[in-house]
Amino acid sequence: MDLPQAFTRAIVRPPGANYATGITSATEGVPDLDKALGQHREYCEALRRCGLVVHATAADRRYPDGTFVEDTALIAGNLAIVTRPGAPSRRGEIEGLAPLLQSLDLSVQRIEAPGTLDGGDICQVDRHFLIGLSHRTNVEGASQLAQILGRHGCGSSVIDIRASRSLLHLKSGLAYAGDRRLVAISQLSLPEELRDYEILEVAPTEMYAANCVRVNDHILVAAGYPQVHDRLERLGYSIISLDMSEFRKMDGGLSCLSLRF
Ligand code: CIR
Repeated sequence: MDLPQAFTRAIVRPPGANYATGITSATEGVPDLDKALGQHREYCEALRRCGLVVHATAADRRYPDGTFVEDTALIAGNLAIVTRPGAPSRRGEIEGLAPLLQSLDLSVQRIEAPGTLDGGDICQVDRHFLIGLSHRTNVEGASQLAQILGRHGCGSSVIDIRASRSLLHLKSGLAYAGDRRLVAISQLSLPEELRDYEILEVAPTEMYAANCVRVNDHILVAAGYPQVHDRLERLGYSIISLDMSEFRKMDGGLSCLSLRF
């Protein structure tokens, strides 16, 4: 698989009218739809600033969590793997995704039952993929993904996060910032394959900001987390800071709002 030097496109889905009825464990109150839509527009604008063409798909009332589009597929190079989301209420979100991905010239594969896999559990680190085993991604889903990636010349390792109550997905606590640097909370033990990578450890008080997203020459970081912000800035990253309050209320982070490729 040839991996691109730069992302050129992203798929997003704005929150729908019943966004607030999705799944959440957060205790930060009910999200304000207008505010969420505004934050989503700013997110799309940030992706455009990073040089991406943004393809917006329509919200669907049946799937209030559909705005967290990252969970429905993994795209790497010209390979797209349609997932099988772990939450039964989200499983139908993948309907219609394969034709859309095919129309964007991607070669589509699928995770099949009984496998379950959420895109939020997959962290791509150059040609190596970290796959979180979580309450959404099961052993069968992780192993199907590892096999598909292996057939395309990519390595993978599994990180079991099922015991961690604070992590919904692997990327709730981990991001690849590029330049052989990972942003990670301390509880995660990373595989031997990444021993030469630098780890920027995120303090427990700023855990939400571990879910940052490197997009070409910029890095998107949630607003309100000064330690993570300052550390990345000192390392020379060009930061785009985004208010994520209305997505945080539904357990969502920056990465889950788009598929970037
Ligand atoms: C869910 O529980 O599935 C959604 N409310 C949040 C999903 C967030 N996705 C992600 O972090 N990749």
